[in-house]
Amino acid sequence: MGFYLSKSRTVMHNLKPKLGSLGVMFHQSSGIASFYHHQESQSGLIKNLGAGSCNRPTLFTIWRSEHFKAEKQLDCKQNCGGPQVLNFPGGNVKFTSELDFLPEGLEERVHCYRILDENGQLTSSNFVQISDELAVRMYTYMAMLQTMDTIFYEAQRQGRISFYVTAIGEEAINIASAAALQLDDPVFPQYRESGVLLWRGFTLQEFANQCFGNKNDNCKGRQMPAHYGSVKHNYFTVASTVATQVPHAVGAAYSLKMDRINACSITYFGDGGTSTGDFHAALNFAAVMEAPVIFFCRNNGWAISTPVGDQFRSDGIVVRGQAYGVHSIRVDGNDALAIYSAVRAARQMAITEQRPVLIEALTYRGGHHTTSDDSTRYRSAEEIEWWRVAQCPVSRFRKWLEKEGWWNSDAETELRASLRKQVLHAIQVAEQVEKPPVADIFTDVYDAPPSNLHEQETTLVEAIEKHPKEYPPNFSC
Ligand SMILES: Cc1ncc(C[n+]2csc(CCOP(=O)(O)OP(=O)(O)O)c2C)c(N)n1
Ligand SMILES: [Mg+2]
Repeated sequence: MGFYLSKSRTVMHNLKPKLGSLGVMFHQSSGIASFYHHQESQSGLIKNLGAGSCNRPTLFTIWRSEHFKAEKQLDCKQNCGGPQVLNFPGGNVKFTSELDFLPEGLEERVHCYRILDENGQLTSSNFVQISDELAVRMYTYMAMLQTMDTIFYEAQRQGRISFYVTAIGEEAINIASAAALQLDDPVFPQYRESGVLLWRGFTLQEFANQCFGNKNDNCKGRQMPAHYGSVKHNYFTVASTVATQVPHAVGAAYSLKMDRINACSITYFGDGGTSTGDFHAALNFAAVMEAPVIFFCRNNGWAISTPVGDQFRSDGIVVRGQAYGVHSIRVDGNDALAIYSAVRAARQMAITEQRPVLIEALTYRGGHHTTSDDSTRYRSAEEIEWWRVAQCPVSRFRKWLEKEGWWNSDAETELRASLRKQVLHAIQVAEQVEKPPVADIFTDVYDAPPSNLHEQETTLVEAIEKHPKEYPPNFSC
């Protein structure tokens, strides 16, 4: 902990001048941090903890002590603060005789950190430099995600798969954030972040197998298409019950903290996800427990057909972080360089300072919500077109690569042709592979399956035998 604290002060010192003007909201040291500092200087206790292996009971004792300290502060509020000041947990509060209500928001909306403008032109040098190799790799994966989405979407329209969800318009969010993380950082996705898994090495064939639910699908055909998950890639399985993954990420982060693992968890969610109770509980829990988690909100303007204006009246999501005592930043979600820098800084802060960070990326859901939706029923074609063309994150990044001399039209033609071939091949292969055995439906939950499951299995087998034409070919136990 002594390590975290000394690092914390250094990181804050370095980051403040860099990011302070960019809409990052820095907060005073929390009461818990000051208490640790106090304890550290008094007894060296925290230093000893940091040096040795994890000592859970002692750590819990420290947290309990903090609560006692808060209660003590409350007890002495009459005496300790003096007439003009209330010494309240978290810091002194000044008294005023003005009957002033806080306004509903800041006079000006929180600024949005951006490095690349729409023409792929650098607007500042205040970003984490990336090599030509990494930049080209990021662009290749953004193009791969675009190609996968386009072709898989068409495959659903052709009736070859039953469902699909694209990340169109959010390619920079997917790939640039993934590039700024490490494999050790567990990912808790919503459902529009397949690019993060792609970046981590899940192959096009594995994506196709999952969408076709064939016997090579690592989810054994039990999940809806596009509900990927992979232990190998530290990517928790998608659950489309909105925002349920957010508290899970906090729990995982807290576990990383307890085990002193040099990593943070990250959870992605949409603007709609922030309208759930889970989001608020998770943010508060992470702040209080100082969990190393990155909350990555993809504010894409819509929660299916509900625009953000009908969801909340706050200045987006970024201000909610501040309300919970969490460092927060607003980023241009269509600017890969800005996202990469913000996630790199957030990761460093989360790990070295052992605290949560919130990122709100402003973007636009370029496609329909899913293949079950027709977004032209509730938003104009012009609006969609403007975002898809003028704000496209992939072409913006490409323009920058070209200006740097790292990309050209020949490379582009070759890449696009190759990607199309690879995705089509993956689909053709996946389509030929038989479905997993029906018996798989009944395994992997119970060590000893209960009798009602056995009964259901018998009933299903009988139904298949009686009505074979009602089931796909090769669909047998
Ligand atoms: C708990 C819960 N409530 C409602 C739904 C229905 N639903 C599915 S997606 C969605 C919108 C989510 O919007 P957002 O979080 O902004 O993500 P986006 O689809 O825009 O990426 C809703 C309401 C759900 N799946 N789970
Ligand atoms: Mg949304």
